[in-house]
Amino acid sequence: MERCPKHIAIIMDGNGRWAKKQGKPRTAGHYKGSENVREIAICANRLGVEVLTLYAFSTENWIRPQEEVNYLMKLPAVFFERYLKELMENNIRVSMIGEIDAFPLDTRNVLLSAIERTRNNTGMVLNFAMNYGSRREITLACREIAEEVKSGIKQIDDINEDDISKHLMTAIYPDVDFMIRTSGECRLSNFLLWQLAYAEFYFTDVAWPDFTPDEFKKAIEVYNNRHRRYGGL
Ligand code: V0D
Repeated sequence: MERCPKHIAIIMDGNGRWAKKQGKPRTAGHYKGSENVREIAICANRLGVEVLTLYAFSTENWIRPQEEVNYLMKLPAVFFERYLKELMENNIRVSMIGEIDAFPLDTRNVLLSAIERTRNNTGMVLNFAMNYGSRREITLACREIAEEVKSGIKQIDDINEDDISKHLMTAIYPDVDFMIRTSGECRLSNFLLWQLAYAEFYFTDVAWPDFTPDEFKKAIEVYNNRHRRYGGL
């Protein structure tokens, strides 16, 4: 593959529907979805992706049934129990955006320890969006910039686009090149609104648990074909 998008973002949709189709509880779909996170992360790292941002839990997910939310809160621990060793072997660094303070303390500790233990890895950044909402993120950025103005370290007329980017939770990462959403919906659902300004979008009907590394490579090929076309102009 001649060109690989540096920053890929994925809305991992369709886990519940995938489970229902097989007569299983929605939680079974989430579990299968978390196994697929491993597959796609290892594949993306091999392809040379620099940052893979995965929408794992949105600010709107709290309204799901209590037992489903409880199950989701346990997934990071299950995930790391099974895959931390492999993430280390693959030199993958775990990162997070979103307001994880809202999560139960034990979940938060698992997240922080995964970040800590993979901190010195130099391969792909596996960035989980957790309790993340883009409008909320932009609102918080506005507040921080307003504070800078209030304290006199910044002039209103000097606020520029780069200042806003630097106050977002993705400040240290490049803008997203390629956004994938699985399972049929063609919406952004409050995901990385600012960061997706120049991204290519890819929507597929395939549900997240069925979105194999082959499907992922197919998507990147579509990205590359679109870029070949621009290049020819
Ligand atoms: C459920 C499909 C991995 C989307 C993937 C708490 C919905 C499986 C993680 C995970 C979730 C998150 C952070 C981390 C390690 C693993 C995860 C959630 C949901 C929300 F540091 N899968 N996964 N987290 N699902």
